Amino acid sequence: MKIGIVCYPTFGGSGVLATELGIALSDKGYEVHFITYEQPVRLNQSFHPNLYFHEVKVPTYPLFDFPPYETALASTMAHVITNQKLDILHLHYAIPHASAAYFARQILRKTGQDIPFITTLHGTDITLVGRDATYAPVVAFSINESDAITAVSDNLREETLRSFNIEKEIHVIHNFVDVKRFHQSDKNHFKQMLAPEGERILAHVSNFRTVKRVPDVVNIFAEVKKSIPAKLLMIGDGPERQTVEELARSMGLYNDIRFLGKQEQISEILSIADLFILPSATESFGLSALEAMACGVPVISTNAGGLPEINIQGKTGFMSEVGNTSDMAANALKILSDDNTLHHFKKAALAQARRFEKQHIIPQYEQLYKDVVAGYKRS
Ligand code: GMT
Repeated sequence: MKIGIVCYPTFGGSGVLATELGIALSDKGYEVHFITYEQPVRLNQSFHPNLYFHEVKVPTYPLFDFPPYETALASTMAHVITNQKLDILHLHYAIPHASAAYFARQILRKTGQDIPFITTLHGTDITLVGRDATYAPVVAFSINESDAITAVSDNLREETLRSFNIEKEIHVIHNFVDVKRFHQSDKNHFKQMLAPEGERILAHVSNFRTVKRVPDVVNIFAEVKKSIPAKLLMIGDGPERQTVEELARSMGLYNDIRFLGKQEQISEILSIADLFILPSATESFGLSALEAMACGVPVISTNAGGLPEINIQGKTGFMSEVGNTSDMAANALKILSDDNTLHHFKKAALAQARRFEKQHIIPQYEQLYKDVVAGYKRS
């Protein structure tokens, strides 16, 4: 089967998930064609003979304040579907991928061609951006025009049904992790450099958007540090980074925090972490937390969105109300207080991550592709 995957190529979870899915499918013999404006970040880590990347180029013109990406994307999709003879399109993140796919399909139908498409909802395409009145009619329409819809958590499915009038079933296919790549490796030399006195290491990974509440990470760290020696690793970059660095400086914590920026070898960094902090205002799933768990790192998070579907209270970590940083700090100290407790949480985190291993999840997508393609041919 030839599958077209459309996603954001950046460090965001939806792009990461889409790329990991494409790689896993190509390993299983499917021919996978990525269609997006840049090579997806996780695609350049090794060569896969069944993987293709088609770059969407958006020519500019002095008249354009906003170069029309969606138009360029729909045209590129139409070209790739025709020339590569794709069987199905899989869109990750509804905006603008689902409406561009609808458009591409309408173009192809004029020439006697056709293709089904699946839309996977990831999070803010529903919870923040998608339900904004500016986008909502197009989002609802194009989701309903999809031949199948999936959501990455039960919570996101419910949110979608609450926010939009959806006429089709929404299949929940949880996100997955490749535990062969995300695992704890021996990076003790690295740990020695960052925490020479055996300090506990806390870590946070995100794209530093407001929704991630990154200042909360620094506030939690400040509380923890009052009781135990600790260091904090901040991985990623985005709009809030400067503000957060400034906050760290103003609190006198800058020397204990490393802002590492965007990193590709996240698993190596997580290997030395004792605790992962994710204080998001909303999180449909929390792929970064799952990847941390796969490296044996317990999680302190909020109880927002789909996080309770992966973080088990008192076992793999703890959850608190959004913004309750003192509760999150107190819970962090419970986990970090002694080696034995920490060891138990680490073991439980890893066991939980294994429930979301890719071999349990990929077959669900494969089955859906087969059902959709078969149903489409019949109708
Ligand atoms: O919806 C977003 O904020 C973007 C998206 C991304 O590309 O980073 O993140 C969402 O999708 C991830 C992968 O499915 C989930 O793990 C994240 O929880 C989700 N983010 C939010 O809901 C804020």
